Amino acid sequence: MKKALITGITGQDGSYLSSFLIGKQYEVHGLLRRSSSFNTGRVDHLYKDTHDPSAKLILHYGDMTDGSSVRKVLQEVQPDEIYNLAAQSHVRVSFELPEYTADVVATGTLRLLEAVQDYANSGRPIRLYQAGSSEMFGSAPPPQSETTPFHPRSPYAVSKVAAHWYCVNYREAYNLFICNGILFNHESPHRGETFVTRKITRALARIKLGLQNHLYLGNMEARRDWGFAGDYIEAMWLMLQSDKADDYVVATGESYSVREFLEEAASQLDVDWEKVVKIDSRYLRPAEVDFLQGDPSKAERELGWKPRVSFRELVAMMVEHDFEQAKQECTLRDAGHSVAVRGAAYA
Ligand code: NAP
Ligand code: F7E
Repeated sequence: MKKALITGITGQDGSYLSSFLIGKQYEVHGLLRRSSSFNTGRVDHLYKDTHDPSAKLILHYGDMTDGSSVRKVLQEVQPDEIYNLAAQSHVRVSFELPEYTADVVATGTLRLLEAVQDYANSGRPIRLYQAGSSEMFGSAPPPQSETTPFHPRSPYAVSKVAAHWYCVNYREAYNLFICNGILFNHESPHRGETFVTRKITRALARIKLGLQNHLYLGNMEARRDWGFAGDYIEAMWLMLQSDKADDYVVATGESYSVREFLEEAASQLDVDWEKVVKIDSRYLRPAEVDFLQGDPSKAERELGWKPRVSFRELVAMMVEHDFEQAKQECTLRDAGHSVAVRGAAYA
C-alpha cells in the first residue's frame, strides 16, 4: 500500500485529493494545523477513528511555519508521495498579510524541501508535488504556458514564484523527483466561501430564498480560466506517476469574466442580478491580474490529462449545492434558529 502525505489536507484540493487517493488504495496522511475550532469539515466524511484498523486517513498536527513539525511528520509517516498544498491562498488577503503569506507559501515550501532532501539522503525514494498557481503569470499576456515568463502581481503570487524556483533548484541540485503543477483557478462546492465563484453562487442562492438582499463585488471584468477541482487533483497525481519529474500547466483553455460567471449563475437560478449586485471598492486589489487563459497541451500530450467538467456544468454543480445549503438555512430559520452572516474581513 502506497502512502501519501498531504499538506493543506483540510482545504478544497486536499479534500478531493484525499478521497481520490483513498479510492486508489493509498494510506493518506495529512498535516493539520492547530485551530481553536474544528477545521476538518471538508474531510470529516473520509475520517474514521484511528483505532479502527480500516482507517485510511490519518491526521498529524503540524504547521508550515514550524520546520520541526514538518520534519517530524515526514519522518514518522515515511510517505512515497508528498503533495504540498498548504498555503495562505487568498490573493487579496496576501496584501494584508504579506509576511505571513511568504512564510507559509515560500519559506514553508523551503522547510519542506530541506526535510525531503535529508529524508531522500538516507536512501528512501520520495516524490513531491508542489502546488503552483496561474497567479505566477500575473500580467503576462494569454494564453499562458510552461514557457511564459512569470510576472506576479501580489505577495501571494511572488511567494508562489519563489516556491516554484526552490522546487526547480532542489530538483536540479539534489536530483529529487519534484513536479511543479501550475494550476489555473479550479472551483467546486468545497471552494472557500470568500473566493469569487463560491461567493457568487452562495449569495445568489441565499438571495433567491430571501436570506440576504445584496451581493457586493469588486472587479467584474477580470477573466479567469475556471475548471473543476475534482479534475485538477487527478493531474497532480498523474505528474507523480510519470517517468520524469517536470512542470505542467493545468487549465481548461477557456476564459470567462467574473461578470460572465455571475450571469451564468444568475440565469441558472433565475435571479435578476442587476437588481441585487453592487460594487464595493474594498474588493478591488492594489494590483489586479486581468486575463488568465491556460494552454494545457503539454499536460494532455505527456500525462494524458484533460478536463471533464465544462464551465456551465461547474456553475450548475456549485449553484445546486449552494441552493440546497440555503434551503437548509431556511429550515433552520423557520424553526426559530438565527441564521448568521458568516464573518470574513475580505470576501
Ligand atoms: P485552500 O482551500 O485555501 O486550502 C489551503 C490549505 O492550507 C488548508 O488546508 C489550510 O488549513 C492550509 N494551511 C494554511 N496555512 C497553513 C499553515 N501555516 N500550515 C499548514 N497548513 C496551512 O486552498 P486550495 O484551493 O485547496 O488550494 C490548494 C493549493 O493549491 C494551495 O497551495 C493554493 O495556493 C494552490 N492553488 C489553488 C488554486 C485554486 O484555484 N484553488 C489554483 C492554483 C494553486 P486550514 O483549513 O486550517 O485553513
Ligand atoms: O478572484 C475578482 C478578483 O479571489 C478571482 C486562488 O485560489 O486562484 C485563486 O485566486 C477574480 C479576481 O481568485 C470579487 O479581483 C471581483 O480578479 O476568486 P478569486 P484568484 O485571485 O484568481 C488562483 C489560481 C490561486 O492560486 C489562488 O490561491 O475575481 N473579484 N469581486 C473578486 N474576488 C473575490 N475574492 N471577491 C470579490 O468580491
